[in-house]
Amino acid sequence: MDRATFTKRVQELFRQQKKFIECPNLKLESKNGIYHRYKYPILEAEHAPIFWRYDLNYATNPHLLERLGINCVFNSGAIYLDKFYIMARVEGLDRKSFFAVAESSTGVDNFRFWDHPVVMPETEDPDVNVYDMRLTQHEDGWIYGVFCTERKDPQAAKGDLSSATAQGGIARSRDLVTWERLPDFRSRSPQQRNLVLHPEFVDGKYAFYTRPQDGFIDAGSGGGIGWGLSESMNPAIIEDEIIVDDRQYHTIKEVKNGLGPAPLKTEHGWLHLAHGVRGTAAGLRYTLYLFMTALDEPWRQIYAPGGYFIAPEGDERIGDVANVTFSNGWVRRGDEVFIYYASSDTRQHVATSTIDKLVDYCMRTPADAGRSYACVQQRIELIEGNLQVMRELGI
Ligand code: M1P
Repeated sequence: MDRATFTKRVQELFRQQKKFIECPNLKLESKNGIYHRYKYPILEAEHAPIFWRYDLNYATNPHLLERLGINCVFNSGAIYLDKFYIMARVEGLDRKSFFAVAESSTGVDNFRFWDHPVVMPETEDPDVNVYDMRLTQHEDGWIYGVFCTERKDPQAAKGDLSSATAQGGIARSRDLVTWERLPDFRSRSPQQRNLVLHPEFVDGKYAFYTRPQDGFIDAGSGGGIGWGLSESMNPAIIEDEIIVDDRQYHTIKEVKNGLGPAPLKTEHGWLHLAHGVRGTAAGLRYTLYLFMTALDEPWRQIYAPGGYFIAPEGDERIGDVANVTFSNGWVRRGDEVFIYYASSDTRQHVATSTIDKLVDYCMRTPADAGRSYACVQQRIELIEGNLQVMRELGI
């Protein structure tokens, strides 16, 4: 390729990407009245800046080859400051994830990555992989990023290059640009993932939602969404964990579950978004669900609607890890809620709803009745009530 063609192709790459990023998103009709999905994902691998991927120097890349490709963008934290900021999990072709901030003024489209990914300092024991950051704007004034830090399992047998350990990594920032890394979270559980910092002090202490687990993948005897208090963030240590939301046989969370983003405070209680995992003949299925805890006791569940809230639909089912919806970010703006969920460990979506609807959904949706017979009774009660209303309406 001569230099003039090279320059033209580079310009074309930028032009195409600008068009792609600036394409307006489309709010879809709601299928259940609870939330709206959007036609396009808000972030995908193709949103990663051209200059993160290509060497744009003709002298060193005369064929204009992509040098450091991006595999996917998913599982993002979210926060609203002067606009919407997404703390995306970006995964390179080399399987390593890193964090990068993308911003938008609408929250549903036009997300643009900042020029540089986040430079997350390491601890003395360097992370091999970092991912799934939950952003918490804490009342102590800091923005905390709590994420999973993964390392090779030091106990792994010789030749086992898959076993890993997961722990809670913690960092704090004022501007999402500069991060101060704090010591990793410590608890009695051998592994932790899906760690979330509660936004307020509880009894003067920092409060964490945890997910104790025996192994890297298996919850084992652990699992369930836990809760514990730490005197400090430097270091954050919890001695005792209690379970806020347990796993249950033959439910959407029988294999494992984990909290999503930090809960939203409403006048009726703390609103929580979580993921539940069940087994199927085709592997694990990850869906999202909601529950609420008491305002004065954020560890005490007060509403637990049965079943899932968001499950993978259509193309969302396809990706590197199929049949997964996962969320670790949401934003409240007035009554409106922007729910950032990822599909199949590949791309990032948004769904919108309102606090009013989500709280009503939690308070009035029946709990999982536990057995087929009881579920039929629950449905018959709904049907009988509706038949009465329909008679009155002459339907
Ligand atoms: O692959 C699905 C998800 O698996 C893990 O979640 P959990 O710990 O609940 O099993 C995480 O690695 C998550 O990033 C991933 O989306």
